[in-house]
Amino acid sequence: MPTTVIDAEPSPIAIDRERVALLIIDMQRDFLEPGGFGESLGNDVALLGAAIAPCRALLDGARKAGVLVIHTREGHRPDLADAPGAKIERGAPRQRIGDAGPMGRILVRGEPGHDIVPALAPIFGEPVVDKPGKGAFYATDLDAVLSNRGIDTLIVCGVTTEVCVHTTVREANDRGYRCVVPGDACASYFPQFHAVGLEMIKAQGGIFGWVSDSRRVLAAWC
Ligand code: TIU
Repeated sequence: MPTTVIDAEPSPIAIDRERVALLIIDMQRDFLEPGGFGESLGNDVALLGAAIAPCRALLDGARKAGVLVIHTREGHRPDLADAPGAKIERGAPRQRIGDAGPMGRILVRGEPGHDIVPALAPIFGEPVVDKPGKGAFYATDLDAVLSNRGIDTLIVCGVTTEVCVHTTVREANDRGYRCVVPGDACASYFPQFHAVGLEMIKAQGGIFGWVSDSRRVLAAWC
């Protein structure tokens, strides 16, 4: 079995290269660039840029090692039929989901803002999972995609640490997947939430999973 060990907290974790996937969460223009959903909520989107280079390094490493890469995008149908009213109304944003913005309609599939940032653009053969919620398992076929490939361990990176990454890690953990979160390849609009979010994953002996970083994950793949 092609096993290798990722150095992580609270403990090193042995992985089977053929049963691991890199799951890149919501690295979309809507969250990372001005004029999208993230900024409409009053956030400084520049804070998320730090995750791009580590995600890119992991993406390059996964492609080279033959590790399955899966991308997710948060967004809604153009008719907003899958967008709960409570989500659209919450937070009194300057622009709501579905409103027109400089990158098209906010958080709507098919609009420029919904695209993954160019540095992390998916290539042929990398599944892209469109998700209406914060968790990547809710109302998607992600579980089927993973089980069809025999995946048992996820390297989960992307944005934001305490919202979509955390929700996805919790969902994955309850479904029996082992999750390793490379902290430098995640980011938040709130640096303190990023730090505490990572602490929460690895506390209590790894209550939701493991925390590592892109360099240590890549060392295990290369
Ligand atoms: N992808 C994701 O994290 N969606 C969010 O809405 N995050 C916020 O931090 N707002």
